Amino acid sequence: MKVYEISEIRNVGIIGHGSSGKTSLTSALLHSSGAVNRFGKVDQGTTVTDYDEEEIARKVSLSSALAHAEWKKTKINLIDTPGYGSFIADARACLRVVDGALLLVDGVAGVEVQTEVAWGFAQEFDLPVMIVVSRLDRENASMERTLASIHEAFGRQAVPIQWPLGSEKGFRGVVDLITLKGVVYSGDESGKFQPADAPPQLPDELKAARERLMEAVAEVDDTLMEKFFANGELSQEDLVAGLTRGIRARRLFPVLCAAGGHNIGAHPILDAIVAYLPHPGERGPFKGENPKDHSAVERKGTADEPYSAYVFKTIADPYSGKISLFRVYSGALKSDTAYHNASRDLAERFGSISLMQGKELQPVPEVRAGDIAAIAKLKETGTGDTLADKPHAILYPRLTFPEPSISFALEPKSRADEDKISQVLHRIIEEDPTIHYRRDPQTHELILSGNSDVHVEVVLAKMKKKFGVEAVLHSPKVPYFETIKRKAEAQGKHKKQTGGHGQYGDCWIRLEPLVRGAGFEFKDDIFGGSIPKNFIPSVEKGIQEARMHGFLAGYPVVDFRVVLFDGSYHDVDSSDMAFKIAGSMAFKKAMEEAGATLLEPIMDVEITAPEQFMGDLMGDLNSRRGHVQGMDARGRSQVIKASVPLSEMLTYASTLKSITGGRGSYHMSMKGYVEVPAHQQAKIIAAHKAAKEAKEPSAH
Ligand SMILES: Nc1nc2c(ncn2[C@@H]2O[C@H](COP(=O)(O)OP(=O)(O)OP(=O)(O)O)[C@@H](O)[C@H]2O)c(=O)[nH]1
Ligand SMILES: [Mg+2]
Repeated sequence: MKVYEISEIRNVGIIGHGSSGKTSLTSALLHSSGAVNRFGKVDQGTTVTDYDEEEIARKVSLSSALAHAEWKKTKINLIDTPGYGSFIADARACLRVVDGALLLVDGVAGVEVQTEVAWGFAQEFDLPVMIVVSRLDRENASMERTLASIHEAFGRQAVPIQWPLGSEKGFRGVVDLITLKGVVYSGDESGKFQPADAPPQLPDELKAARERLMEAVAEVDDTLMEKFFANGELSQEDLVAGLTRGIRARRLFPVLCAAGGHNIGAHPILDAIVAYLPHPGERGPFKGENPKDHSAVERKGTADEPYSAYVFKTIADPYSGKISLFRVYSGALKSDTAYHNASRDLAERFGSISLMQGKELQPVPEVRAGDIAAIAKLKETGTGDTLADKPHAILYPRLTFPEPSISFALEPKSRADEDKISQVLHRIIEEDPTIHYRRDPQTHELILSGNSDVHVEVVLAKMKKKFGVEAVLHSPKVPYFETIKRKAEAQGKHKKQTGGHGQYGDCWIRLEPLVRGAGFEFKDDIFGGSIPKNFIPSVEKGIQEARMHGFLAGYPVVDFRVVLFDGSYHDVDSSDMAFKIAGSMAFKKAMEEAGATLLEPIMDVEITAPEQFMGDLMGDLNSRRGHVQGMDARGRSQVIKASVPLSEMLTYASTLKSITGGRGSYHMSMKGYVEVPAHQQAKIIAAHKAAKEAKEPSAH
């Protein structure tokens, strides 16, 4: 395996809206560079980067995949990322470690919701972006119209450096606006092309595009502007130099054209990646912190510094186990060596390091600064960890992800499934940190949360296909609580005289409401030993157990204090059990006077959707007992902030989809608990009674 200098490496993320042609273009780039022999197709399940069984079945990228090509003696690492909203967080995780991005914009649809999201990720990491107008061979595709939509969304600094030759079905290639040289593809998906010169008399659109490019480049700096004014144009050399500087400074975003699915346009894109995107050595210094004292530390990002690498992704592979993908920021890592995990302060033994070509691992002896590689079977290292030389340790910042927005209760199909389920979920979460799962302490359900219903369904499908574990989903129970509204006192007296030994426990308690979120408190206010010290915990235990079973509808009673202030005992007949029963009796009696009521969880909900759906969305929120708190513009979308009871949000995903035709998204997080309105309470209590009666049929 060749060792590449840092200047001979490019790390590129392929990003964009769902189905904009990212995986197909990746396939064309790999094929056209000669990295693979076969031109893989999404619709046939043969691409390098959509290799997962579930991706092939759905014809959708669910997770990013790493591949590499060599072009003009340069190693290009390509990360093909997902574009659908539920999976796009993974694109962000990968953009963290690349040095530039290709943003695909569909030639028919123009800029879409996730195009803007992906653009935002690139902005977050200050990445140079080259825009590719994709799928240009489709009916109704238009370079002009797509460009207008790009300008509207991202500004006029997005400027074509190529122009399409032919349109729709007749799209055959591109002409370079700098050299005015073109390539015309055979159109048979072989990726073969013929060079073609632009006609000496440039068609108007080409002329206009070239002028636009020149003006845009002239604006990069004063020297170029002066030259432009003096000569009325810029030389090819100046154009290339100005473009390079402008792209790296994110002042220019070149627009290219392709139809990756038909293997058209890949070669000029490979050229542009090598020519215009920075190499890893140009992106430093890379900032982090010292794990000991959290002081700022940085690496220039060269191979002769102490080693440091960041794990940006983990793949759960049923055969090779866990695969960790990392970027080397400084120094070099060699196979079969031990390295220091600075995030966890422990040593990790490395087996063989590999490059990845989709699912295929290609072992290499060493990877150096700037490169991206993978390693299987690390024991302790997870996504977000930094590996770094112990005496010169550095921690690169971890990414955090938004909380999932939708939850389901997960029920294993069989006993065998139940035994394996948490282990398998653990591995799936290593792979996808936007999935969460937990056992609800109150309802005891296993709760699986994700970004959408499809997201969670994909997790289920993966569990089954990769790990042979099956489960079904249903709506989770709403974790209601009960509480009290006023103080109340009661006595609980348990007295039984049977045969020899009797039972005797007697206590007086007072219930007092506490603020929301306070939980439960127990206060011992016994003076003068009316209950001996050793029985007081028994009273508390009795009350604890009783409160967990609820009073109105079986939900735990919270946010109150119990004060134990009096009681009596019997020298012989008193016991732990008798005082426990007395405590529980006193609690139940006091609850009758304490103004018991139900509390429900209220969620902070944030809904993002295009302007035109706002009216319908607001109306729908009203019908869900929602309170709208405000509305903001974000890009070309509107964001509604509202608080809505959780019980009203269980079916929200499908409603949002039907109102917005899939163009909306939402997130929610727990805001707190409030009292359930009276008419709603009656329903919940009735449902509880019915369920209880169904379980314990009465005698008659
Ligand atoms: N006509 C035409 N169809 C294309 C082209 N590129 C991709 N397609 C089709 O468009 C669909 C989506 O292509 P993908 O390459 O999977 O798009 P993607 O952006 O990777 O999609 P996700 O990763 O799922 O977001 C597939 O059916 C492709 O066959 C193209 O250049 N021309
Ligand atoms: Mg894809």
